[in-house]
Amino acid sequence: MDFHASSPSPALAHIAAKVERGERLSREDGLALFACPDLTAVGALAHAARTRRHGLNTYYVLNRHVNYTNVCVNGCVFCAYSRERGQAGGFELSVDQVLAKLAESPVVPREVHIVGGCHPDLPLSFYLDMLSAVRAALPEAGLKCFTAVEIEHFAALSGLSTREVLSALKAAGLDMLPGGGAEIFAPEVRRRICPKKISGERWLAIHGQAHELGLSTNCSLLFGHLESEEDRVDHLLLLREQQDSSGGFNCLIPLPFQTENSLLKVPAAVTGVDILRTIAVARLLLDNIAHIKAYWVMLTVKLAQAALYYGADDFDGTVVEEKIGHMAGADSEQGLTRAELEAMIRGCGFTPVERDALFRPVRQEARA
Ligand code: V47
Ligand code: SF4
Repeated sequence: MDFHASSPSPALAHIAAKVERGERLSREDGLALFACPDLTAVGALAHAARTRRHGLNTYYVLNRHVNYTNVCVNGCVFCAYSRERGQAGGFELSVDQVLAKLAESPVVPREVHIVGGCHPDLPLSFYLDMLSAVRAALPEAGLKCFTAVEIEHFAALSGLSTREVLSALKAAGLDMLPGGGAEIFAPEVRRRICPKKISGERWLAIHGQAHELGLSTNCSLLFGHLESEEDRVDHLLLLREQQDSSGGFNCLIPLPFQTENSLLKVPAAVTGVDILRTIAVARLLLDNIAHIKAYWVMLTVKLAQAALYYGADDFDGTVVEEKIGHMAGADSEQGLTRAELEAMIRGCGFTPVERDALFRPVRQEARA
């Protein structure tokens, strides 16, 4: 690919006309956006789609991540976070320890993000107790907990269906599911990077069930490992199709693969240019998902700022403590303050908007 070609390809002119008319882009359009040498032109189209939806608003949230365990039966090849049962470095938090972490947050979190490995023997009652306790401690917070992969695991261990597990978790206080576990849907790549994980089809079906039960969810794309550009486009189109039928996705989180401490060896780490392009293509293809996250933890703050000009409109949040990306070498801060988030957003020409877990703006008078 010639990175320095000066004029947009004819394929882009055709896509630009569609974007202008607000028309849905095709698989071929997605591939052409990846192939187009003019990254800036691709970014400009994504920026047009982003500003049409959100103007210059850029969302952020006061949130707190808590990982309750890294013990996991799945052993995904790319994952630097998980440990086998009994292996050095494995941990399990009790409900009280989860509450203590939330209590020691520098701000009262408006969004609580709780995920963990697929632990071999924690019972469903542990997760229900944890949710009820967090709900009681933080009645105002949006509880965004457990990926579809964990939901399938809880169902297998409890003998309930995933729909029953979701209903029970919702009754205990769950508001939404995070976007993790989607990785890349292409079966052949999935078999190589996470052979024990649920299929892409199953991941989508569980999100569909959550949507039917009135739970919003996020979705994600893990890229920069063994997948092709076709696989990325197909992944985004499957998310778009699911959204057409069940409608509950709030936000896509594009996750560039962090290579350190991982058994998965890739020829070269993903470049900043590829990350910006992938975010832009996601914005352009996902005409029915409102938000694209510039997840500063995986992107670094500076690239996340640039991503706001390539289709992203959400800067995630304070986070406070992050393990999954940092154990894989993510070169970002552990947490940010509200003042830092606002300054970072403002500093590159956007308007910070504090949101809750469901992306509803927080009214000025309600700000802590
Ligand atoms: O599912 C694991 C990914 C995900 C690596 O919903 C890695 O608001 C890169 O989904 N390099 C979990 N990625 C994180 C996630 C998330 C994060 C922030 C917000 C939300 C949300 C969701 O992290 C996993 C996996 O795809 N992951 N290892 C790695 N080495
Ligand atoms: Fe377990 Fe999730 Fe890591 Fe896979 S990515 S090994 S499911 S913690």
